[in-house]
Amino acid sequence: KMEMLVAGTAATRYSGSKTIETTFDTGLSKYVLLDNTRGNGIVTYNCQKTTTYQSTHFQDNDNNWTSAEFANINKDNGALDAHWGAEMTYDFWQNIFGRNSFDDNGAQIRSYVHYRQVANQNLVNAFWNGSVMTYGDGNSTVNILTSIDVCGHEIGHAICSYTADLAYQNQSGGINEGYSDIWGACIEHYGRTGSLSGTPVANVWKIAEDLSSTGTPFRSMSSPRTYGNPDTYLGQYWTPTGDEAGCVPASGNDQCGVHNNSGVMNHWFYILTVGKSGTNNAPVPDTYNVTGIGMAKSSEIAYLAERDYLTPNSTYLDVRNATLQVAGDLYCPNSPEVIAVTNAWYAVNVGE
Ligand code: ASN
Ligand code: ZN
Repeated sequence: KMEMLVAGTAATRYSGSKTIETTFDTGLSKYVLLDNTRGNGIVTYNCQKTTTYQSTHFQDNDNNWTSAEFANINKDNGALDAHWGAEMTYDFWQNIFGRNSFDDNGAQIRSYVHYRQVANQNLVNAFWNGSVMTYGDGNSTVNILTSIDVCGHEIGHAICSYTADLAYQNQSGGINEGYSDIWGACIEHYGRTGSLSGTPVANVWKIAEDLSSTGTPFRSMSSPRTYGNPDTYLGQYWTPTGDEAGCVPASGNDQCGVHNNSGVMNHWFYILTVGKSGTNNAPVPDTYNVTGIGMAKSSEIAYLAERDYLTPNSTYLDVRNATLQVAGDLYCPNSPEVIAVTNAWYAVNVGE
């Protein structure tokens, strides 16, 4: 069948009016959410509240995807966020780090919206299933889970699979989750501003705040303890893991706290980016004073460590060593960047 690539206009649910790339499907005689301008494509499908990954297209007559058409009871406008979010995620990896999709080989990014795991019940989650993106419709407190930081977070799991492949349990699982939150924040800032420079945009350190009518996030990178997550290794709210305390990973304990202990990684990245001084919450508290190096530098240090040094069973101490190695290679020993990396880890009680 014939296809034409075109730019459409989308009234997204969470990010206002955005230009998206679509395709005119001559078989359907409709525009569909297929972007063939990026890698091997970005496509967003409609599961129609079924429990199957069906490849049904969202469709539009005139390529102006308006709120009158899509902000209906089905929350279809959330699909426009998933499509735009995948495009911004692709652009972040390509334009900032020269990485061509999650596999660095142009892999098609497929998003499945309105998916259900259980019949007749909305899914209140989003996840990378090892091959594709999956988005549930949410409920009255957590709306359809397609905000840009969630898109960046979930595709971040795919990046991890193709790089460090951090095992999803114990400390390595918390680091895996932390990396996904870091990419979600960076992609939120990149999607809103088109670059990584400048003051981080409002709410960038909150995860999934757009899904809540009151702005309540799942987690905070600037203040993890506000939501019951640790900001310090082994400190308040830390889940003892199998790496240091014999925890046995299970679904009931979130694989030994992967969505909890990520707070340490998140807070390290926050401090490295914008700087902070104070007294930490380590078992033996100490003071710290870090001058931030900005998101362009902090994200490059984090990414190169994930790509080139970390392995499936890496611990927080390994991440410290890897990021110091990267910073030393990129800058100099005793450079402001190396000092900031060192002191940001010290602030979260990792290393000296
Ligand atoms: N949304 C969750 C995440 O990406 C799904 C999960 O628990 N795997 O971490
Ligand atoms: Zn995750």
